[in-house]
Amino acid sequence: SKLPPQVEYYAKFSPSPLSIKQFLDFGRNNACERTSYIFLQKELPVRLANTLKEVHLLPQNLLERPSVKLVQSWYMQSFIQLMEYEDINPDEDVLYDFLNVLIQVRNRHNDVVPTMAQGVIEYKEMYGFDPSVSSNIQYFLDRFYMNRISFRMLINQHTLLFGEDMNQTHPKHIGSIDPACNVPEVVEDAYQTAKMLCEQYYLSAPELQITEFNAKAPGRPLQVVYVPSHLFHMLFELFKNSMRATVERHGDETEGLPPVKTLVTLGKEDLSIRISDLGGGVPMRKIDRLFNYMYSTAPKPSLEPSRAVPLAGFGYGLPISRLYARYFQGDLNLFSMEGVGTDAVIHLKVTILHNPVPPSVCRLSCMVMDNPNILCIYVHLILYRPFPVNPLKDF
Ligand code: W6P
Repeated sequence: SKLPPQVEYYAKFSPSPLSIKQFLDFGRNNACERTSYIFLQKELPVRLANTLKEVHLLPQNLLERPSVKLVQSWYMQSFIQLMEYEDINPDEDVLYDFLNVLIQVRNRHNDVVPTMAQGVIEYKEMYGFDPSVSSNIQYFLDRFYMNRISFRMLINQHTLLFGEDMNQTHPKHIGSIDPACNVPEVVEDAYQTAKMLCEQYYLSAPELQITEFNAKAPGRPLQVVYVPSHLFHMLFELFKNSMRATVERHGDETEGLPPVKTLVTLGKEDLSIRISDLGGGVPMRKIDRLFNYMYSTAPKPSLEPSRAVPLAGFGYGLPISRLYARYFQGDLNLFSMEGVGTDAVIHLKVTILHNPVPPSVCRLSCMVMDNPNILCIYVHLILYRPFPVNPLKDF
């Protein structure tokens, strides 16, 4: 089968990735819906076409799976729907329709992750686990899901900035971005949510212990420019894993469960979060599997207790959480000490705002065009210093 010429045409363009600073600059400097429209009506088809091209390169056996065909058809439908706006001059009505099309596109793609997973499960059941196929699928799905995260980010920013509900609950947010995202608050929130699930299935859950260290501005709150929903997604996934390991390791002991310890630190460049559990750890040999799409969608090994435990693991939670971290140039890593416990570490890049705009002005600036008084300048540090190898050494 061949791809339509329009897809081939749009696939020749490279997607234009945006930094969190660019999202913020656009959203804060009196964001213009027409500008956003003109960018998206080209950018979204370019991204869909590039993704369709890559899907096309999957092994034939996988392409034949009905679930993969379904996902392909969603991408095709969305591409065709957006083609309606090619070179259309955006008057009010066009802008209104376009925004609603974006919402339709977003909804159409809601179930892409479990649907692709179904295709991978079927492939595995039919052809078995082949390491070279697994590594190709890993490469493909990392790119595919990263593309999906960024695609949804673009749609969310447009619909939140220009849609009906002007984000009444979070007036300080710029679309989905919180310019002062309080990380310990999100940690607490994600912990509480995971704790409820954990107690539902195990009737107990380890306590949370948070330690904060602001090395950049001692005593100040640990804030960062970030998408709180992305951070919540990562933390929730890590807490589920830590809790499950802790309860399964210590659940039958009388002394009670060892707490899950979380350290949040802020330096000049990095905000780091370390979540430490004493859940018995994972041998080094098995760590990569936790991030492997094909491995983690495998039917459960027969040695595993057969009771259904919906809490943590055996899904796409970890690899996709790592993509969320990498999306804005951070990372997510696991360091385990077999027999004892696991440290999960999230690194996020710090975006420095030189001229933070008060929230009230910020909302006004969305409506005032070309007001030089509301011009902000941000500098984004692109220097990257890996976490020190020797944790005892001073920063
Ligand atoms: C474990 C396995 C794991 C994965 C991710 C995060 C924490 C943990 N703890 O034992």
